Amino acid sequence: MAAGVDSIKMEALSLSEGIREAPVCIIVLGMAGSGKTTFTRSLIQHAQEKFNPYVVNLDPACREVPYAAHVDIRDTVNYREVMKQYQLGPNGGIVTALNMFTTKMAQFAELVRRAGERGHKWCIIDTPGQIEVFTWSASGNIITEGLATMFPTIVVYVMDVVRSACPTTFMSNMLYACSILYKTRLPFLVALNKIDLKDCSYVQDWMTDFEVFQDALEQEQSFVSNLTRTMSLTLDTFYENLTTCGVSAKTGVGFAQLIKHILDCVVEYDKDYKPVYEKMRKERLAEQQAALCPKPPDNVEEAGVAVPLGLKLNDPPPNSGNSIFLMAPGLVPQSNEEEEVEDMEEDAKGSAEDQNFQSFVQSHLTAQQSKRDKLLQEQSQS
Ligand SMILES: Nc1nc2c(ncn2[C@@H]2O[C@H](COP(=O)(O)OP(=O)(O)O)[C@@H](O)[C@H]2O)c(=O)[nH]1
Ligand SMILES: [Mg+2]
Repeated sequence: MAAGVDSIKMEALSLSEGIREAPVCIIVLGMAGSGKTTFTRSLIQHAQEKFNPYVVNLDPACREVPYAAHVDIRDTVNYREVMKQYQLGPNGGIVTALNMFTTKMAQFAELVRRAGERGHKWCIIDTPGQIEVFTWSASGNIITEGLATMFPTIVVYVMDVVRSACPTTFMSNMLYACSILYKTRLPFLVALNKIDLKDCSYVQDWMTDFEVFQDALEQEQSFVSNLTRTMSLTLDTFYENLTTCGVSAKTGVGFAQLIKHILDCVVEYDKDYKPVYEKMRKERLAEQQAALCPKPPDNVEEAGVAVPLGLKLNDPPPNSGNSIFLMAPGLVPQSNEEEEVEDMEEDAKGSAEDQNFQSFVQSHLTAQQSKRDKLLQEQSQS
């Protein structure tokens, strides 16, 4: 069943309630073609009985999804129409569609909250094909932070083990994963996908043993491999705390283990990340309240003196008789002698420059004329 977010009433959703227990939001990220959508389908199947997942598709450009989504961005925004109306290409269309969806973030969060109340223990979120649309966009940020300040939230990064077998591609993928980890500040799990095609043990070897990775790099003689060598040293600490799990989104292998890791991540969220997001939630709440009832400025006297209102529009202003008008302090003309002297100096400087320029033009013209005269004289002599 797909739900439209427009019809949602907001009275129940409030930041003041604190981070709820459920549903756990699982944001599925990964490069285009890594298998996010297929992974989402498999995860739903494996988690159905125990966690009754609520499913969200945030990819506006996919033709169809292989699962039944409860919320589908395609029901809210027609990405092809967006392209047509705003004269955008496919990437601009996808970003704009996600931005439009994000304007309904509060309603979306309310839907997720209600899903939790109806017994959905998990909420799985499939993201757009191109990873940067979600990870490096304002809307991706708003959705991730919005969810993490209301529900336990974790990130599952899907990585294609077939494509990552090339050490430089592996390194690019890892840099991406690392940047997302530090950007989102959420528990992070790497699903090494497509193990039905290639064994993923090489990833663990590369991550735990620097020399094995160096050996693999030796095969690649390029400038990029030198860069990759340096980067791999830098990523050492990132690898130390990284949880990986081999899966096949196609066959379902590895998902029992993956679910255990997800549950560990939820514990981690409660222990380490929740306090950070609790703080952020309180800040957001304070911002909301400040926006509702703005505080008068502390420096009231500096800001000017209150003028009693209550006159009708056609009443004459109180000072109109003697032609005195109210002015803001910054607008009152200041008679400052120093400034006047400076102004005079500036004027004098300006006119001297003018004179210089005029005499330069004059001498240039004279020089040109005498050149021309000389040339004519020479011609007439010859
Ligand atoms: N063999 C195999 N193919 C997979 C697996 N997961 C995804 N794929 C294929 O990879 C391609 C991209 O998958 P998709 O889920 O659309 O990727 P997304 O762009 O990240 O959502 C599709 O052709 C899938 O059938 C897997 O575990 N094994
Ligand atoms: Mg997809």
